[in-house]
Amino acid sequence: MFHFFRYKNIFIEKMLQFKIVLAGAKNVGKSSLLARFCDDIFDEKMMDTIGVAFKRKKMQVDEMHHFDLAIWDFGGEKKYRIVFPQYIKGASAVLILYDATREDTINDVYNWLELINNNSDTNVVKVLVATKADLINNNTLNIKKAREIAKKNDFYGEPILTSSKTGQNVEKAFRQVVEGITKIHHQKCGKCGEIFSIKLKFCNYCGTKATMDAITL
Ligand SMILES: Nc1nc2c(ncn2[C@@H]2O[C@H](COP(=O)(O)OP(=O)(O)OP(=O)(O)O)[C@@H](O)[C@H]2O)c(=O)[nH]1
Ligand SMILES: [Mg+2]
Repeated sequence: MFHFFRYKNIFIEKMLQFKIVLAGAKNVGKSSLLARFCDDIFDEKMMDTIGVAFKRKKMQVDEMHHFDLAIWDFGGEKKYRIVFPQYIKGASAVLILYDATREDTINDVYNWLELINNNSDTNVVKVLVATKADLINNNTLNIKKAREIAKKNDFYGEPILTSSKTGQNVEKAFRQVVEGITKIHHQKCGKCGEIFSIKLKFCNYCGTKATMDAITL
């Protein structure tokens, strides 16, 4: 949905809102990824998430538009999974995280997938994220498995290896998510530069025939 800010009859910027959910086993680094992305910080002693936490982040597209990301960070402890279905409803995307140093956390991805597939909108964008890249020398341990899971289960793009400690690929992971969402729902007018629904055959701002141009971030 677009929101328009009007100042003295001039539209100054348009905002598109997306709900995004972070899922994955306990301690894989969900809150750390969010802290790095939103506040550019890292805490070696990050506290466990009790239930669910929430943060917002603005992502600029161009001088006319920005995305407002509402990100729900889910506590990985098993007892919280009972409320997960309520949070995944209406989400545009979900990042499923696993810890690249812990094989058991990649197996847990299947459980999250089941929860997501049974409770989310059918076109929810899924991105697989490996964490703690700074703690491994190479990722051969589970990257093959991650690629297989991503391919077989309709994830958007390749699994992405991140480190919240160093910041490696953190911004890129969220950009991959937003790119996945916009590809399904939106296009950019080649003439006036406005963003509008992928379903429309003509730009609803200037009337130019739609060329299905992707939004580049
Ligand atoms: N070295 C390293 N440590 C990390 C990284 N990401 C997270 N950690 C550490 O891993 C631990 C767990 O991180 P959290 O972000 O709390 O994990 P979580 O998935 O939110 O955990 P729950 O909320 O309990 O589900 C913390 O001690 C973090 O400092 C990383 O990229 N590198
Ligand atoms: Mg947490």
